[in-house]
Amino acid sequence: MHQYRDLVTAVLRSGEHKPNRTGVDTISSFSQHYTINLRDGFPLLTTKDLSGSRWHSLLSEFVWYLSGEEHIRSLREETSIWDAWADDDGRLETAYGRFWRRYPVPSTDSQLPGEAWPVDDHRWRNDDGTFDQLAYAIEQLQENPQSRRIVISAWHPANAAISTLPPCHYTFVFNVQNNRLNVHLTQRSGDIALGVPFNIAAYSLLATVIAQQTELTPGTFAHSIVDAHIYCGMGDRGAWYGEGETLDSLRNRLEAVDNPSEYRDVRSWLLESAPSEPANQSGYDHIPGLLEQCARSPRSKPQVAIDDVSLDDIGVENIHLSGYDPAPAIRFAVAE
Ligand code: THF
Repeated sequence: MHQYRDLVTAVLRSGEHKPNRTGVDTISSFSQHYTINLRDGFPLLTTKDLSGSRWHSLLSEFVWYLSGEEHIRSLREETSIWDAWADDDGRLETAYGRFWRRYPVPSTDSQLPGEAWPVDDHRWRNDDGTFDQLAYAIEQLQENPQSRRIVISAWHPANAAISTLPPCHYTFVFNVQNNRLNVHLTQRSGDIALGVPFNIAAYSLLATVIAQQTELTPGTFAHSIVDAHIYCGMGDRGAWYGEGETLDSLRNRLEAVDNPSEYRDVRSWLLESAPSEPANQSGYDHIPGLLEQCARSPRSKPQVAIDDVSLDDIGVENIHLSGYDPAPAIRFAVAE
């Protein structure tokens, strides 16, 4: 899978130094897009190891999306990847599943015409008056697969205004061509090293599950990332990337690479020319690790098989990965 290497190098070559709310600076690029064919294997990155506890975290996160829960009480027993954004009680304002499965609708007295779709007998109205977007999408794919309106939104303006972390991957569209189920994901903000590999895998799993439920074949995963960024460290190290010539030199060196193994030389240059004892020992500077990853050749894609269970019954144990032979793991620290 060449797309990930292309994404990393595109962000480094076109991105600008950008401090942000987390306190860990980024190299940030506006608007990246790529597609991945899901017919020739499952796009779990092979240039770093995402098996074991990482695969378990990824699957648990995916099952949590499908669950419709607005808290992480079950999720946090399986993985800590969401803990930083929830309160002690496990409540989280960025609950994708809540919006996918139980999208809130205005109360009857404030509804305008056309906002009243979850009328009492609507098939996809939940008992609490919320709307199950995913169930509705499945029905549309079965009954009206040529539809160009099969859009699921996790964006809720009132929620976004108060949330500690509004949804990053906030909307996706199903589109069928030749009996193939394509998914187009739009993401407002993408952490290239940590989140994006998880997001690629989660939406590819979603395409696989929904294709299975609708008797379609998984087609293409398309991904648009508005702010595509690579965390580059804090303190001296972050600022160092922001200083005039560093990024230019990095870009020139990336430009001169003919053979991917040379990304390792760029990495060595970067580490040698960094200010003494960079404040990146904690792993917040993702650039060296990503350059190592770019130097590695992608291996053949693994396969995923999902048991034939209903959407509401899918658990981690129903998703089976085989033929995964990744390069060694790379450690990156997550900016909160
Ligand atoms: N915030 C930031 N800065 N980056 C993100 O990717 C991100 N997310 C979610 C919410 N906020 C974010 C959380 N998702 C890992 C993976 C996904 C996350 C958060 C953290 C992570 O640390 N992955 C490790 C392994 C974890 C493990 O072993 O359990 C890895 O090496 O991949 C984007 O959705």
